[in-house]
Amino acid sequence: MAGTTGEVGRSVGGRIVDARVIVTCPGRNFVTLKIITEDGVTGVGDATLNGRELAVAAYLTEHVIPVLIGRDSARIEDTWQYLYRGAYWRRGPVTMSAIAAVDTALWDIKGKVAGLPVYQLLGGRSREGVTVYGHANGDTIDNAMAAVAHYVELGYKAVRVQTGVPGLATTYGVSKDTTVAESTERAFRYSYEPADAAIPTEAVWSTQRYLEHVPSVFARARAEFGPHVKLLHDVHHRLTPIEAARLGKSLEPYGLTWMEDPVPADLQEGFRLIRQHTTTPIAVGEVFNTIWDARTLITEQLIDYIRATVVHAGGITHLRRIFDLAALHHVRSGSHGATDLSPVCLAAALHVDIAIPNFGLQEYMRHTDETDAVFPHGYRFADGYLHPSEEPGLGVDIDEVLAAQYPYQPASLPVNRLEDGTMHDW
Ligand code: EZ4
Ligand code: CO
Repeated sequence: MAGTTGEVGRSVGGRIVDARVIVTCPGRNFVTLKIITEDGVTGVGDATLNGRELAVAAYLTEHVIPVLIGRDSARIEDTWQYLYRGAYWRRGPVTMSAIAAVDTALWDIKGKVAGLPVYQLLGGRSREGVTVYGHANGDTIDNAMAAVAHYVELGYKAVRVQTGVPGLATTYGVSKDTTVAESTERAFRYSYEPADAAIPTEAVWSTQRYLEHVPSVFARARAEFGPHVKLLHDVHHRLTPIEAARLGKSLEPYGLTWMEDPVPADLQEGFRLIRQHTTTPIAVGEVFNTIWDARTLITEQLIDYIRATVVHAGGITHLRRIFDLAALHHVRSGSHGATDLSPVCLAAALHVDIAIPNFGLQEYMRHTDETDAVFPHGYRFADGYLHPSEEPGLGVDIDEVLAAQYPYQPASLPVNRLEDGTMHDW
């Protein structure tokens, strides 16, 4: 069939002759797609969907890999459209993570074929380094401040601050036994997300207690660390729009860089109400899969940072499309980068971050030593910035022999209930 496999125009990438899915758990579960061309060039893509890993692995193995074999690896855009339109069933985190993995691996191959790091193919550098933010967590304000101090000493320019809420036993993002070392070093798995939990742990949530507490955390942080460090806070989708508006207003004196995921974003129009009431900037998008999840938010300028990622939003090709739309509307990027996104995703994110005109911030939680060993990579941290690899392609790989030593372990994100037992957004 002319046009679909490279007969029109010479193939510069070679045909795809093999592809496989590698599932490994060097502390957390990661799903990786590896694509191999007839010229022996390999590319990798992250396909990890925390808590639903095997659904994406099966989607790739059963439905995607069979149609990839024989395709021209150089046709990144065409392959994206083929997988997106060809499925008929569009969008959704499983589908889009699978498409993302293919897309990311093909960009890796194209970079290697061209002999250039991927960011050069995206237009080259727009900045010297990628500003990242770290996670300062503490069960108490004192412990959270110690964690902030740790990041400031390491040179971080931006820190996300989360604390326990007095009266609540556990808060997602922090738990009673969260130590400074655990929250700032290479915590292999959040303590509230146990390794052997096929069934989610349950926590109790109180919006009232939370709203009373949070301003005191940032009052303290500003008093201790001064006006220049960028401070961020993640609400984890727990509030209604009017509650989020109140929180945003109460945080205005502390000049936050952003208030993240203030409300569940299923109803994009909900953000209008928050926007009318507060100048605290808003970031959202870590659970977004496509540009359609963000369209109203971006075009109506209801948010300031769009946090979509390479792995969950259709790969480098689609993420670039989202960020380009955002650029038209004064919205900057702020990509999700928790440790449940693999080093393959982080490597890819850095190539996008360094190239786009409207980069804002990149989330960065260090992976475990075991994870870093399974995914050898060339990106590096220095003085608050991450720098993408200068190797051709993404500059990251998977050591399949090592990966095989860490078999998959069932795991789940926790759920939240209100004090009377009602299920709540976490
Ligand atoms: O809850 O990555 O901003 N970061 C976050 C993360 C997410 C997890 C979900 O898998 O909110 O901690
Ligand atoms: Co978040």
